[in-house]
Amino acid sequence: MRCDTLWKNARLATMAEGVDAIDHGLIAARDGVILHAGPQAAAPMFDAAEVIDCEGRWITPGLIDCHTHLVYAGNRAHEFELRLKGASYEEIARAGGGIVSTMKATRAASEDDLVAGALPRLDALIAEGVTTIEVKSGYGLTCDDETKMLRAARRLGKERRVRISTTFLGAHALPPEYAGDADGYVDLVCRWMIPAIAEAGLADAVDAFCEGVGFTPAQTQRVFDAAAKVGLPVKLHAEQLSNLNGAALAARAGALSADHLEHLDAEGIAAMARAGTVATLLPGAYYFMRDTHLPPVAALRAAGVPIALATDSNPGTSPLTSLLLAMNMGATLFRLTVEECLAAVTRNAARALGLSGETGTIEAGKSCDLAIWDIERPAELVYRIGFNSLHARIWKGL
Ligand code: DI6
Ligand code: FE
Repeated sequence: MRCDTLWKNARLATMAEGVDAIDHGLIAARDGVILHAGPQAAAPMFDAAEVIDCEGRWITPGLIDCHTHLVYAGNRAHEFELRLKGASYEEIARAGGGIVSTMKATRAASEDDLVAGALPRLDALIAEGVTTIEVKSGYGLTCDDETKMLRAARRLGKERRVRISTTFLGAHALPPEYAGDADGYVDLVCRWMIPAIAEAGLADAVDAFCEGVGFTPAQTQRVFDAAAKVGLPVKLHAEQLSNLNGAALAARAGALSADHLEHLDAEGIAAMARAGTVATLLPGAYYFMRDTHLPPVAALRAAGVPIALATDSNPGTSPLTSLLLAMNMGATLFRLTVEECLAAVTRNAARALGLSGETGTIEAGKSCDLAIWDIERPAELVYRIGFNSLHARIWKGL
């Protein structure tokens, strides 16, 4: 059988459901798609244009960071200093800092500025074997500035060899010009922004921040209804700082994922399990905010809710650009197993983006997105802190 590239003498963590690691494996790819992956001994004969001897290295699917706010201008290091002196995130936000300070910087930035600012962060993720990244809007909060952010996000996928999935997060914070009129702003989001963004093909999903400092469940429902009208899937920032039953609301809307979930309760877990909604945990935000309220990992596991991990890379609550560190935190802080951490940044992360048919596992028919590692066992990817074992990264077969 003819193929473009053959990776042989590899150990495979395919991350396909129910498939064990393969000790002597090979992967064949043609036209950027996996043609065959499995034990070398049982493989068909391939006539490959290029054969790569992996010398026993481990291959995992290319990693997927399924929740980021990678595009923004400025940073909030000064607010970090204020928090170190005792100020709280909420106090800083009320004093005009927080999301609104990033909003001001982002509104003042051009699309080119936003791309240039995001590229070093993107490169940090790519250097760790990440091949798919979700990027949210939510720091523009006008129709023009939100579309500018999403265009910048889409452009990242042209500047680098990476799959970018974009999410419209207009309902992230209330812009100052709508102070006291959150419903009026939600009107703008639902009646103008979502239809315009869908029409321009700028978003792959719609998200909202359902929280005391964000939007109410009723407002979130309106955003979900507007997304359904234009045929976009939804996801939700839910139960991060308090329990507003956002995860259950998201599950009822058939959400791809509910994210954060530190304050998720049994009812929310049951609703997510029924709907097949992915629980995306964000240990970077938990760590950086010095949160102490753990997400209910054991109950999620018991209910069979798929768990993803992501960086939540953003300037305010998670200035993190290492998915490997997010995996370490997922294990150390949240007590996920190694196997769960790996599934959380591959198979389950793909599912959280609605991309299960395309990436996230090493299986015939999927995009040939691979990370090849200089490690003795997969646990090393989770165990090390601040060390990158990547040997090579393959996206769409190259
Ligand atoms: N939850 C978060 O933790 C971030 N956004 C969100 O909805 C915070 C973003 C920021 O502070 O800039
Ligand atoms: Fe977030």
